[in-house]
Amino acid sequence: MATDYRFSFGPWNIHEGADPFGPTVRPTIQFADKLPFYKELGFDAVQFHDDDAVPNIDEKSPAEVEKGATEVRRMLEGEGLVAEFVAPRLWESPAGIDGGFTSNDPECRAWAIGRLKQTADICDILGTRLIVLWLAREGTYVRESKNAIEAHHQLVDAINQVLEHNKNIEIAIEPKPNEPADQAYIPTIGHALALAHRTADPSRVGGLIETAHALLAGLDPSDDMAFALAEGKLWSVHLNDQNGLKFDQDKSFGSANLRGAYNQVRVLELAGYAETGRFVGLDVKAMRTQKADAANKHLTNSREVFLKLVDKVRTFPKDLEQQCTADRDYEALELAVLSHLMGG
Ligand code: XUL
Ligand code: MN
Repeated sequence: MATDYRFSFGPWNIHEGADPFGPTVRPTIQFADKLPFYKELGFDAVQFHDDDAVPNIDEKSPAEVEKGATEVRRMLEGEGLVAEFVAPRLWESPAGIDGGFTSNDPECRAWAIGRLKQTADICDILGTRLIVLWLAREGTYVRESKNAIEAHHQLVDAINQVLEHNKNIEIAIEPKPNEPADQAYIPTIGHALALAHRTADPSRVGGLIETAHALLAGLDPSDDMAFALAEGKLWSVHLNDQNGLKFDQDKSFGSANLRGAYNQVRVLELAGYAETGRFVGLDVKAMRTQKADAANKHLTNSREVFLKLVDKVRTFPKDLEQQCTADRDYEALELAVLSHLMGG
């Protein structure tokens, strides 16, 4: 099996199973108790939100934030793990109710930019250059409630401020078209990279593509990845799956559309993604109905499916691919791919 890829997930990917219609169904596992799972399950890096690293971050002084993050760095080192990225989690704070960077309230915008700069400081302490920016509530439920043109300038301004604050940091924008906002700003990777090119240092602004988010936008995740790869800007992925246009399901990778998963792996292989040193990130949820004693299997299953698909990509007969393409015999190519995926 291919072992040249390195994998990451976030502590929120091991969770209690609450959904909007019902309470938790599994016991809480503390952050410190999740860390030993990483290596055990075959993962090398932790994805962080700022308040995963430093809980109740809005109530803490800069010195307390530094102390909390330093403690987490020690815990990571103790487990032989690294941090992949830190993402500011503005959407859970009461201050971010209407989004932070694009709020109509200047005080709220200043708070959001402060959190973004603090995220860069936490990156320094945790030893990663990468901030992930998922824009969550930067959008509206009522289109008339914001000036959307101004909102896009405000997003560029926020990114410019953190680029200026920390000259080492890189930002990967994670686009998503909806949820929690009815309609979000920066719904696709095309929007994200167009915005990146308008910032003060485009070389430090790229993207993270999540399978489910691309599908919710009606797009093909592997083509989205190809677009970002062609720009040299695919700086991480959130592999998962999605069963049609509904809430963001974060299903295990390949569980809804195995061929779609195969094509995502194929495009990463075509780009030599493993050699870039970037992580293969998962953003997957255990099923709510899953018993607690097996509630990490969505992680190992997603990783296993990924590695098996790497093997499938590497063993697909390239001469047949070339011959079918040259002959324009696409039916033969399609059957060959399906047969290969079915093992025969
Ligand atoms: C939300 C989502 C987030 C980001 C990180 O849909 O995917 O967890 O990945 O903030
Ligand atoms: Mn994600």
